[in-house]
Amino acid sequence: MSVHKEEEAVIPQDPGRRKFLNTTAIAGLAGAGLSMGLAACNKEQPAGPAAPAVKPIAAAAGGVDYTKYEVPPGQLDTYYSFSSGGESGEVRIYGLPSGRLFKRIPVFNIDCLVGWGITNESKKIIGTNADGSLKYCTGDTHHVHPSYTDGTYNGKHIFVNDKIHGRIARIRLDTMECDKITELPNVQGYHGTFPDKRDPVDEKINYTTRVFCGSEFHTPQPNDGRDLNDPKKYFCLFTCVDAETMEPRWQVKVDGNMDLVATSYDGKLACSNQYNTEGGVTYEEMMAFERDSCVFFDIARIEAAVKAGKTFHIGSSKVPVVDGTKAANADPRTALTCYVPVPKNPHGVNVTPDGKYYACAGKLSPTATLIEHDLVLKWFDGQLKDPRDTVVAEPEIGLGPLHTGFDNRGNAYTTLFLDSQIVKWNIDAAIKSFKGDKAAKPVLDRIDVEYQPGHGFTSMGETKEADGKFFLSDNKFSKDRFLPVGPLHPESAQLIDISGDKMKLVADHSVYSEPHDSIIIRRDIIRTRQVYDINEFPNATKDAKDCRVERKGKKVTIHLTSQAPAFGLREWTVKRGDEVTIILTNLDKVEDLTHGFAIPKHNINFIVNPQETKSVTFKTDKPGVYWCYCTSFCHALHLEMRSRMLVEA
Ligand code: K7E
Ligand code: CUA
Ligand code: CA
Repeated sequence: MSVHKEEEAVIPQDPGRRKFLNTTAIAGLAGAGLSMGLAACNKEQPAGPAAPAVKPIAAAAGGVDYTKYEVPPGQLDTYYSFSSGGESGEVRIYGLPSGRLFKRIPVFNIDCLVGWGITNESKKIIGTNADGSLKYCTGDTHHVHPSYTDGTYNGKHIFVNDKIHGRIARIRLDTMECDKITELPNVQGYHGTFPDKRDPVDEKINYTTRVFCGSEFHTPQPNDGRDLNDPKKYFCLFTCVDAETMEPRWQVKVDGNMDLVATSYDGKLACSNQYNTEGGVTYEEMMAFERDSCVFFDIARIEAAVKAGKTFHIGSSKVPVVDGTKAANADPRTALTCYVPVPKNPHGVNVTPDGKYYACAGKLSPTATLIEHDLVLKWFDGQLKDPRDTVVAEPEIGLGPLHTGFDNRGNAYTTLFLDSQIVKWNIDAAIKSFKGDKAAKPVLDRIDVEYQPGHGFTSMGETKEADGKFFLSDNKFSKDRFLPVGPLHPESAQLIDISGDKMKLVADHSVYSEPHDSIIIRRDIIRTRQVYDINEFPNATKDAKDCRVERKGKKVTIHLTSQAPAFGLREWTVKRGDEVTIILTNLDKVEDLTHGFAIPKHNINFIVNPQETKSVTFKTDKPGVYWCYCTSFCHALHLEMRSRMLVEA
């Protein structure tokens, strides 16, 4: 393949290490019976000695002035980066270009620091069983996407998926805390997600009102034990969730398994790339076809069909479902869906900042497929026969393409998992080359990353305000890039300066396992609050004098305040077998003055931020004295900030 000719690496690499990685990855695929001629693409590289422990910085840098990208003490970063935490179930906030970790936002996981999954308020958001225990305490976050106004981020919300249990969560960007979690009906393996960017019908609604959710695992519907081993009856659902209420609005029955989701800038289309149009249940079966699809959804038509009642229901779910299968949508002029064939088992679909194209990465094919938005609309209009006619380019870019980011100069940057590179390619050149122009050369540059990138993203690249400054490569392996910390390595996020013709690697950031997706947002878009409004909490105790113990039978409520360096009650007495609820209001108004509250032997541990109220409920079954203490260093007398809970036998 011509695209794999030797090119001078921008950053000199130790050849021994790179060879080891490429051959391992390829051997892995080949071992699975998928050699696909990959061996021919294995770069011939001389075996080298093991990497020297320390390289002279200037030599390794190829002349890059790293100090340009440093954020000196006291200075602030230019961008926020919101990153999913994979199987940790959380979301993280980093600063860029520094790579500083600012915060971990618990979402589907339990977090001792803030008491997520411990306080009554957070349990209610996560969801509980009848006995008050958490319904789920695990999660797998892959895709984070903020809400939009007029094609760019409005700083209101971020939406994130839970692949394990089919849930969508919303995070408020003013407090950077999760405020809503919804379980999608009849969905397994909810993977791709993307908010819409405006309303397809009402021009005045130029902001996010819906979030689209693809599902990856097809199951019998309803999945209640019938048709267990009749895969022909399995199918997936594409779900639309109301961004405000977070309730599912409607679902679409589709052929194939959905991976990523993307939305158009005009609100008319959402799409999802699909890798198992075969409907297989083993991975060999999922690889049978030469082509899978990128399926497009006509939002206005689907909503009209829902309104007209052309729907059915699955099991006990009340959410209306429309039929988006190929068989039911043969006539383009009435079709709800359009299945555009793309090379087998694609991974990732991303929209160019000008809204004109969708780039589907090939994964098992060394190509990216460029689909033109206007041509998809033409297909829905009956002006194009073959959905494949919406494809305007399919450049060969390298091995294992997964995800694509864009700059503001018409270039795309795609992660190559197997080649362990980022490839920069030009969209216009790719279109010309597809039309037969031999002089057009789509691939402009490549840069090695350490190692095997998954997602990659450009600064503001998923908005019309893409600024073409940085690309962040979230890599799946870090091997020898950081001090060893035992068998579980950190992942590496590498920052690449894309402002010039050549990409420049400017920083290695270690990231806690396992980020899939990140979003790089200009800092001026985010407006946070530093102190809560005490009036937001109906159960707040607004004055320390109002602290009290209320008993109703075996139920005891402690109304408590914190104000450095003391709690509003120095002690309280309860009885064995009581159900105790502690409602704690932090009366401190000073920014950054957080108090913690822990009770030994009772599994209680949470914090209250300035002017915030939180509550916990627990059973007292162990008579004795328990020192409830402040866990967050708040004052010179922080250690003295404690109260006694006396539990009578
Ligand atoms: Cu976005 Cu990792 Cu879920 Cu690609 S997926 S890497
Ligand atoms: Cu309050 Cu430490
Ligand atoms: Ca397939």
